[in-house]
Amino acid sequence: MKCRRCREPAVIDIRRHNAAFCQECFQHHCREQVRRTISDFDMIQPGERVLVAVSGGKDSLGLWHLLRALDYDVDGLYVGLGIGEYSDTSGAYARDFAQMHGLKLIEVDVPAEYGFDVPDGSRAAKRAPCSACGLSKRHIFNESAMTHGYDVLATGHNLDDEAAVLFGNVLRWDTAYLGRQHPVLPEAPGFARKVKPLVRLGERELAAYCVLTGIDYIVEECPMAVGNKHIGYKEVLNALEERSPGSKASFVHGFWDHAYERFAGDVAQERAELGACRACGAPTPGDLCAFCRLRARATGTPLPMLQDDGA
Ligand code: Q46
Ligand code: ZN
Repeated sequence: MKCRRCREPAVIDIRRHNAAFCQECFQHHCREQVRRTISDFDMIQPGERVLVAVSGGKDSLGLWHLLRALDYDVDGLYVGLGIGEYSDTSGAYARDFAQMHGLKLIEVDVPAEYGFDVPDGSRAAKRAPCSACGLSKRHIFNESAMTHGYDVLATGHNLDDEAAVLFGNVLRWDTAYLGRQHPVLPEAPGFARKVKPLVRLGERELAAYCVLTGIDYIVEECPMAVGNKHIGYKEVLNALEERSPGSKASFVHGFWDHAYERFAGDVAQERAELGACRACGAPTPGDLCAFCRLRARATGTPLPMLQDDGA
């Protein structure tokens, strides 16, 4: 097996590209995929400040490394979710990476700052853990990007993640989610721009990138992911990819090329109609945002007190 670019012995093959690469050319390939994604979707303009949400896993640390390699001005954000030992370990990986590369890491600890953790929040709100967790992360990511004056918030969603989410949204024909599933969500009042620069790279490529560049990442999965539907969707899609390489990429990128616009229509309109949360000021269609309602339930705090402490 020879490298497609330089004809030296290859260390990895990527079936959907019908290509193999040596170590150096593989890193170049990953950078090129990210560079092209950023440029094709107009994700980041020259001089903009980027905040990358890091979990300590391969995708987010790989993304941070790739964005630095492409010379972006990018700091990290780690949100401690209070998921026992998993959070302690994942935070340590994020901190070690930042320290080793001399990069700035902003940290938000949910139990310390908001008085609850993800397991509590999930129980109190009777929501699946990943639903309570996802809601909290979206809120804190956006709030942190806005508070610290970043232009763009980048997340490490890769091709496999996007394919699994799209598969779920299509199975349920959840048109509201389909209208929001895009590699770029533009900025709007109260919202930072959100971008996903890894949507052309698969999970296996990210793991290989981290190993080949010496990035140490948390390998264990989050213990609360058990029962998460996306794990099942990924298994189905992996079986399909095995039989016809390239299926995931054509499913996801074909959606953006040919179908996304049909669902996207009213997102801008919906956002324009949002008011401000009475407790925290975040954009919301109601009186209080979903995060403040979750927090009130999880901490047993009456809503007026939540407003008094200005959180
Ligand atoms: S951290 Fe949170 Fe994930 Fe754990 S509880 Fe689910 S969403 S699985 S990326
Ligand atoms: Zn709020």
